[in-house]
Amino acid sequence: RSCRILGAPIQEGASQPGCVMGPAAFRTAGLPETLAELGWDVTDLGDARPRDLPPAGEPDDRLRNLAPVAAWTEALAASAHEMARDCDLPIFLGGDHSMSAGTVSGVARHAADLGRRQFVLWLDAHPDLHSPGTTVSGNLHGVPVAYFTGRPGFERFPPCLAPVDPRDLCMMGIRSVDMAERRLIADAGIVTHDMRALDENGVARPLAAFLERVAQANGRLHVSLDVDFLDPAIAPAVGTTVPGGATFREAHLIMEMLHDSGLVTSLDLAELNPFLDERARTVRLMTDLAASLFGRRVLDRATGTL
Ligand code: DIR
Ligand code: MN
Ligand code: MN
Ligand code: MN
Repeated sequence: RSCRILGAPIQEGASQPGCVMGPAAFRTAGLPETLAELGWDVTDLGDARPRDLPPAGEPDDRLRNLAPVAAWTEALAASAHEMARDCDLPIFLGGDHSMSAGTVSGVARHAADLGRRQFVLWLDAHPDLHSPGTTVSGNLHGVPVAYFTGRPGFERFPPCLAPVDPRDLCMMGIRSVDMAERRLIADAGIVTHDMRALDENGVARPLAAFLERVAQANGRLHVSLDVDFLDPAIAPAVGTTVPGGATFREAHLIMEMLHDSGLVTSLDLAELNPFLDERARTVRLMTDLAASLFGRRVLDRATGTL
């Protein structure tokens, strides 16, 4: 099976600089080689870059770096569309989470070309459901989900050509929600397993139920993993840590179940800020999690108990 890797060194969507170093850190940690050792046919396409990247730092109403983020969205959507067509499982190395406006809308276009539904598993402390009109912080890494589900308010972005149905979204690990997002989650019918739900039910049952829905619909599945999904004690390299995140074991279980399902068709590794890391522990953990999703396991075991 084939995997193409694209670096998305965007940091204009985040409040602090550093995500620009994310793709380089993943390569230094040996991510491409690790996946190749697991038997995948891996091609590293290098880093994306918009053709005309407007300068960062221009004030744009209350929004930080709107013009560069819009340019990145257009470039990443075009690349993601091609990569979804050209390999079995593209990986996008972030980069702050505004990258996913481009990556998800791009892979969703390919799903639409195939006449299939695009499902999204959103692993994050935050739902990233703001629109440019509702964001409180002005940081555009808080808006990608609203963009790729076709919400209004993105007139200055490229048009979202194949919006994802919000009912085909599943969020896990959510524990920091702003007021406008709270209302949207309820109104749009987004399946959201916040941290309390995961404490009460574990990760395996809710995930199995979602994977069953994807399988029933013959859907394609994009996984977007934000570093802050993980507990800050094991993953400090992110600008927006939130206490009470997923454990090492929960995160690996999710990745192993995703692998066993055979359903994943694209992956984002988002929000890694190597400037905030401690002896590379976060980038190593993220790389190990990707390895679990690509088939690394402790022992062979019978599977298929979705
Ligand atoms: C917050 C933080 N909701 C915002 N979002 C983050 O800035 O709109 N998402 N950090 O991952
Ligand atoms: Mn996020
Ligand atoms: Mn296509
Ligand atoms: Mn987050």
